[in-house]
Amino acid sequence: MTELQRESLRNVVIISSAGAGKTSLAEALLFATGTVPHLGSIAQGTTVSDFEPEELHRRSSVSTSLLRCSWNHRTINLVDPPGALDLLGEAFMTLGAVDGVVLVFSASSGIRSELMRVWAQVTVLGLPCLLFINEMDKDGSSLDGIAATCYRDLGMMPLPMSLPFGSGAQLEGVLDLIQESLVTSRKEIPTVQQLPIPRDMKTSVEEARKRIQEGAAECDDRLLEQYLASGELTREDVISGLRLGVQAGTVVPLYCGSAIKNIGIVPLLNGIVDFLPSPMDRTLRVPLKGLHPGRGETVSRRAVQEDPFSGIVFKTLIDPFVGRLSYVRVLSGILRADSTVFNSSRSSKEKTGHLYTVLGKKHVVVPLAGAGDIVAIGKLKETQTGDTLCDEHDPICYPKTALPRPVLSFAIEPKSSADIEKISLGLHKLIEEDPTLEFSRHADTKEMVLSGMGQLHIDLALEKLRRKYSAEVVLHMPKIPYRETIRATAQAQGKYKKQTGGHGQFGDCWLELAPLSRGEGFKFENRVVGGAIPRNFIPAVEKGVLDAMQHGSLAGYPIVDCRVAVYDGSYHAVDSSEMAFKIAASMGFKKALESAHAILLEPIMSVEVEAPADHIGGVIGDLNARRGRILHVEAKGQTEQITALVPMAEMLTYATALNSLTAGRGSYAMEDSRYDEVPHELAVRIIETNKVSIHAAVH
Ligand SMILES: Nc1nc2c(ncn2[C@@H]2O[C@H](COP(=O)(O)OP(=O)(O)OP(=O)(O)O)[C@@H](O)[C@H]2O)c(=O)[nH]1
Ligand SMILES: [Mg+2]
Repeated sequence: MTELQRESLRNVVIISSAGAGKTSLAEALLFATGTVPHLGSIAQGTTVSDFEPEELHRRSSVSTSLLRCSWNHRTINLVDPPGALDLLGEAFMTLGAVDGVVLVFSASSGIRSELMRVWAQVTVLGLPCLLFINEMDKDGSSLDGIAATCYRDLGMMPLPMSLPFGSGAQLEGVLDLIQESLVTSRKEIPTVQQLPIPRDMKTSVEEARKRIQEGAAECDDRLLEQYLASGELTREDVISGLRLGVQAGTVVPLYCGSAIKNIGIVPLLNGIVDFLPSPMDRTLRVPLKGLHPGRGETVSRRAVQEDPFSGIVFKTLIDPFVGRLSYVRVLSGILRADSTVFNSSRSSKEKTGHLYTVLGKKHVVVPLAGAGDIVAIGKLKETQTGDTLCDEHDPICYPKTALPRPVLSFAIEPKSSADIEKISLGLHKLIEEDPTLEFSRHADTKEMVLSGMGQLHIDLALEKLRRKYSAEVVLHMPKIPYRETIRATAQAQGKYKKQTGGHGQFGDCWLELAPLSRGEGFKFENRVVGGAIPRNFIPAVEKGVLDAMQHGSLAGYPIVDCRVAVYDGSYHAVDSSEMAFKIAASMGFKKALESAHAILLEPIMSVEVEAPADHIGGVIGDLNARRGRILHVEAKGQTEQITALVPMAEMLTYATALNSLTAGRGSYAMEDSRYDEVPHELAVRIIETNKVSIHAAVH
């Protein structure tokens, strides 16, 4: 690959709040570059990017798509992730695979929390950004107030590069402030018309152009001197100055238009090519850092062909018929088809099958991919999303992207016994495609639990399970893994004696139960002296106690945080056995439990909620109503972050509640924190319900 080719790549992800027009914009970019002959639409389900059945009937993206087009002799790899909060993990994963971002706002709706979360990560990674204000064809849309919103919510001051010409349904084109022309276009033809700036727009264009000149001059001392001396910069100087500013993160060029009308797309394409960095630009400034898997030391790579091969897998697609496809960003060196690579995240070798460039669902076989490029590899066996692939003789392992954790769980049951195996197999494949989905069997409740980022995420998983793996499940609320413990110390004797025909059974032990602190679990002590119980039977006593602890006396939940001591007993030389002592210990434990003041414990979640400041009162009130304890509230720009402890039983449907409380602008994360006592009234109800279900199960 020549120097020129490497310079000519742009890897760009489009990000926005859900439904702001990413996929429509991607389609318009493909159309304007002549990659596709017609401008597809979301309404008709004809975009290149959204092709999965789940996307077509929802009319919104559910999976990241990869697209490729060319503009001004540059190749642009476009990544179009879904915008929905539940599918945020997809956007997170793509950020490590690109060198720049096109951030899309719709002129009519604001910035929602899902975008703020992705934006925070964009800022951490220092990815240069262009802004596209979409939906300028809608009545009432304008650029007024956009700059203020950007400053308030995203901490950036965008610099307009284009202005709308006409408004609402009469939007005809944009004024391109770099080319100093009016650019009109139609959705039926990809080419644009360049016209002189209309006379009545000259003053506002001149003002905006001045701001661009000043902006460019401020990015480079040489240009600043020139600008101060002559009051004017050439177009080439403006572009080179802004390029420096964009790549340093000090300038965010703003474009506007309408994706579905193919308006304002060409200036944006010029911006992508002129201002966003090539892979080499980025890594020559700051080389990529990773760890040598053997030696543990930091090693670095640049996006040049001379460095050893390395790359990261940012998306995995599994098709039951076609097999596995891994999207990889080649970070350094060259990746060849049908070669052996080393997966340093799993310490295993992988054979690469074919390599493909990707345009939605279309794949074109290529023999190799050079540093900086994005391709799909066919048929890798073990490699998962997030893994590093590299040259086995010069290995490197890149840090993994931290993904959002699931917040919503459901118990799942097979619809029929024929589905059992298909469910487990299918879900494991779905998790390989989407690492933010979790599937486990709960140790306490024995239920199969599927956890995701929200209702949409779970629904999608089940739809795919049905379509791809023909497995059907029924969902219900997961059982709460309550536990029981004791408040008081108690003692009791467990004696098991049976005389049946030949030799009998005899076990006898005295046990003392005492409460332990929360989280201490179980402790067992042998305080028997003088051989009242022979040593070899003590493990059987412990086992009997452990068996009895599986089912508490209140509602049958496991008992925790309890110390049990065996301190006396007796035995029979012939009739005593391990079995007899085990039974005796179980009996003794149950008897002591009766006077140990048993109580019910419930799991408590540590919850972090982010919500817009104007909704915070409602969110806090709701958390209080869920028996939550607010620990901390902190302002973060226009949002507030609440840290609280809330019982798991109250959080089962929180995803839906928070959505409606914050008009979809809130988000939350939670994790297991500890067990606390269930308030008395509630405990009585839970115990009653359990008695009913135990009774029902018996009859
Ligand atoms: N009027 C108008 N509607 C638009 C424009 N761009 C997109 N839309 C509509 O907005 C809706 C969402 O557009 P998408 O392109 O799917 O948005 P997205 O950001 O990809 O959505 P997700 O992938 O679900 O996050 C669709 O109905 C589009 O037709 C636009 O420029 N003008
Ligand atoms: Mg989309």
